[in-house]
This record gives sequence, structure tokens and C-alpha cells, in this order.
Amino acid sequence: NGQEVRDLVGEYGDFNEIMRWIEAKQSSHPSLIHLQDIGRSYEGRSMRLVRIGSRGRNKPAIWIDSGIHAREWIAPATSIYIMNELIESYGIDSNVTALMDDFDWYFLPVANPDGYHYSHSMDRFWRKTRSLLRPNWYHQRYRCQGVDLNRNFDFEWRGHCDSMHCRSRNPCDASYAGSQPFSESESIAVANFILRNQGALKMYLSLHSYSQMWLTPWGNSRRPPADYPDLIRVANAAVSALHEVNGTEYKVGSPAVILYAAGGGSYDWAKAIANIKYSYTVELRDTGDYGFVLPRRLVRPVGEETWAGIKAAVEEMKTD
Ligand code: ING
Ligand code: ZN
Repeated sequence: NGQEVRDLVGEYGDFNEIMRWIEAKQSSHPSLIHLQDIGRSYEGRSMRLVRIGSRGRNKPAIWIDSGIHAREWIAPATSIYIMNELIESYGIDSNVTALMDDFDWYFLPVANPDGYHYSHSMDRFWRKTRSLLRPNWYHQRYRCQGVDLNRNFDFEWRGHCDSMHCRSRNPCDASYAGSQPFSESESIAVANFILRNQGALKMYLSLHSYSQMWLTPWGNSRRPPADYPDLIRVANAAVSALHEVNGTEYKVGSPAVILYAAGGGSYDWAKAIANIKYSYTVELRDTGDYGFVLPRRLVRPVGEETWAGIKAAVEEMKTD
């Protein structure tokens, strides 16, 4: 339609720019990219899912979401970097070609569209959705908006907690877990899609920032899952490949042990309820120097190293 589309590889785009970039990629590579809206946000924005892969039936699949938390801008930017690498390397790089012949890659680049838009337009450090779903006593009095999507999934929603990062019952808090599990249209859209495709999904990755950690389940408990050695093996392969690119150091382990415990997280739900064995939350750069406001010049290096880590994880998973 003649509208200029800014190339977002190595850039931070706002919500509308990201949607336009995805649509432009799809129209130039229609045989490799399929778009689908899996739901709508509270304010009516599309939950746009991007499937990338060569043609083929009943392929195993990898899920990558980003932007569950609005202010973590490096996460959607990293999804864009990786989507572009997959698309532009197909038929050129034999490893990437194999990864697209062998797997379907599902990306939900902006899992919290309203929050992301709000972070770009009103409050850079906004974390939650923008809903005002149940005008209870608190809402009436303070008119606080938004739910932490990573506390809103229906697994251990009332679970163990040991810090300020716990799910909160106060709608004014940054980690407010919602009035009930899956109170948010954004989290239920993710859950419904994953449940419909759970047979195909072999790995669930949720990109966040910051801390430089490849987080293993469980997020709400210090007790490791039975298959913890496999999860650690794949995570270690990821962080060592990641380290080779720019020397970036990642820690591996459960948030309850190396960060803080919290229930209602998406990746715990993906493992416990949707039975996706390899489920991780990846905390991208940095370790706090810039925190959420990571300079634009670091978008590309973070994309490069994270993609190396993910490729190594998928290769290591295949050795099972
Ligand atoms: N970190 C994650 C969070 O939601 C996490 C870490 C995930 C902890 C799941 C426990 C369970 O708090 C960021 N940066 O959002
Ligand atoms: Zn986060």
C-alpha cells in the first residue's frame, strides 16, 4: 500500500511498527510465514502469532513468546532478530534450513500488546496488561489497572512465594496476579493455542529481561522436576553456545533458587499442564547497568547470542 515499513532488525519498534514489519515479511515470503491472530488484548489489539517453517505436515514445533512484560523491550526485539535470521537464511545456511524443514517455529513477538504500547507512549517502566476487569474495592478507590501476565497462568496461582516479586493480590502492584487464574484475555489466548497444539510443541521459550539467566522449572518451587538433568543439559548447551558469540555470561537454574520464587508463570504452566518438557524463561541482557533501558546498539549483539543459544538448545534436545 506504499506505506514505508521500517526495518526493525537491530531496532526497537513500537507495537504498530512491529505488526507492519511482520506483515511485510509475510508478503515477501508467503511460503515460509503464516500469520494468525490467536486472540485480542483488553484494548482490542491483535495477539499476532507468526509461524515460520518450510512446508510439511505434523512437524514438531518450537514456541517463543516475548513481551509478556511491557517494559522488557529487548525481548520483542530479539524475537524479531531471530525471525529474520530464520527467514533470510533459509536455503542459504544449511543448519537454519534444516531447522525450518524439521520444525515449525511459533513466535508471539508481543504477548502483551496494550502494555507494550503503554510503555512506548506513557510509562516506560510499565510491566502489566492494561485491564480493569473487576471493579472491586481497590479498583474503585485507586483505579489501578493491569495484571502481571506472568502471575496469571493457572498453575500454582496461589503457590509458594518468598519475596516482593510474588504474585500480589493488590491491583496496584506490579506483580498483581489478577482476580483469578486466566482473568486476562492475553494469557488465556496463549494457553488455548498451546493446548490445541501441545502434541507438536517440543520446547517452550519465554523471553524476558533482565538478568542473563536461562531459567529452568520450577519458578515457584525449589524442588526440581524429575527430568531436571535433561533440562539442565539442554540449558547448559544453550548458555555455552551463547557465551561463545560475545562472551556474555548466563546463569542456569530455577528462579526459586537463583532469582526469586513466583507462581502463575507461563513456563511452569507450559511444562506442568501442557506437558512441554523443555520449558524455559530466558532473562536477556543485561545484569542491571542499563536494566530495561538497554541501548539500541546492543539489540543486534543480544539477538546474535540468543539465537546461537536457542539453536544449540534445539540441537541438544534432538539428542534425546
Ligand atoms: N522475570 C520473571 C518474572 O516473571 C520468573 C522471572 C518467571 C520468576 C517465572 C518466577 C517464575 O518475574 C522477569 N524479568 O519478568
Ligand atoms: Zn519479565
